[in-house]
Amino acid sequence: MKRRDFLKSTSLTGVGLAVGTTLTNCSENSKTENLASTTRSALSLPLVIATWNVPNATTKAWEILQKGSNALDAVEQGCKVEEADINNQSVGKGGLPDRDGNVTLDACIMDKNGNCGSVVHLQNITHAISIARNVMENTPHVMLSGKGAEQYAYKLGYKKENLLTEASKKKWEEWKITSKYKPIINIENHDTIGMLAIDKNGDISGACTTSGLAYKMAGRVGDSPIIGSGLFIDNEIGGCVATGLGEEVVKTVGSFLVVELMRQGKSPQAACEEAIKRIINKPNSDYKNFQVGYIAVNKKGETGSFAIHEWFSMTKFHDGKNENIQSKFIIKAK
Ligand code: SD4
Repeated sequence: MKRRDFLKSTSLTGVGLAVGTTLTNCSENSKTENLASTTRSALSLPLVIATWNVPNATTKAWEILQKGSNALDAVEQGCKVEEADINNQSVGKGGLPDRDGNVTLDACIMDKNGNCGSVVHLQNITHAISIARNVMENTPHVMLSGKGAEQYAYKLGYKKENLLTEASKKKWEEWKITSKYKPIINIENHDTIGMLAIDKNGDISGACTTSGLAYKMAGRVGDSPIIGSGLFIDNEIGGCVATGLGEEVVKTVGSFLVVELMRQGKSPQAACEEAIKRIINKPNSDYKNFQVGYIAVNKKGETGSFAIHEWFSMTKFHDGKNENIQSKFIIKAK
């Protein structure tokens, strides 16, 4: 299904209880000018945003935040919804495979203290995001890859699963007839979920999980598990997650760039726009033929999103309202 049709066939959904807290003091140790100014503004909390149209995932995260749990739990649980959804062919179980028919997952997570964990090229385990969280919390490392990550998951008690569903296998078999590899703008293999949440204490966490680009080369890793590229959080400033052609995000360390631009005073929207400009202004950039999108939030709870091409969207659950918001873009779809 084309992204555009997908958007048409899904409506803006979701309701919830608005039990928002008002934040008047973000942090006891305000260290920056930026933060000093945010502490003066009132923010209705909590808040969650995610890449693409993922109302079920943001609802899950919102429910967790409403119960008073922290942003880290919210983003992990929210992402797990998409990982378990076999109809999302870009994430977790049911993800489209690489060109050899193997589903390989990339994921990372980052907390309010700047801790991070990541798994790369993980096979046979649906909930890559939970393994990434375990790497962060229970190992001395930041990243685990391939077999090591898989073995670690088994040690944690996860069971081996076949992630290649019949539907994804069929698509892969159809693809094999021509075996042409070309990133396609805004279709289902661009439904990676990146999620950012601010909890009632004003603390920010983020997560990102994907099966990566469909029919990629065996061993290919994208931006999504790379801290600073697919995701970056600085609890004093804000957070950002990326989606789209990971190779292009990595080249500009996109999410870190967006957070740094916010640190310099840009709004989340302006920071996302600037980071996209960095990609398209590269000499000989082929940006007309690939998609990259960013979503970002700052400590004030302001959000932004921007993409190269039309039809990227952000799902936002705030003040009891779950909305899918179309992003601004550079190039209009034909
Ligand atoms: C990647 N950035 O592996 C991911 C793909 C993606 O929605 O975002 N898909 O390059």
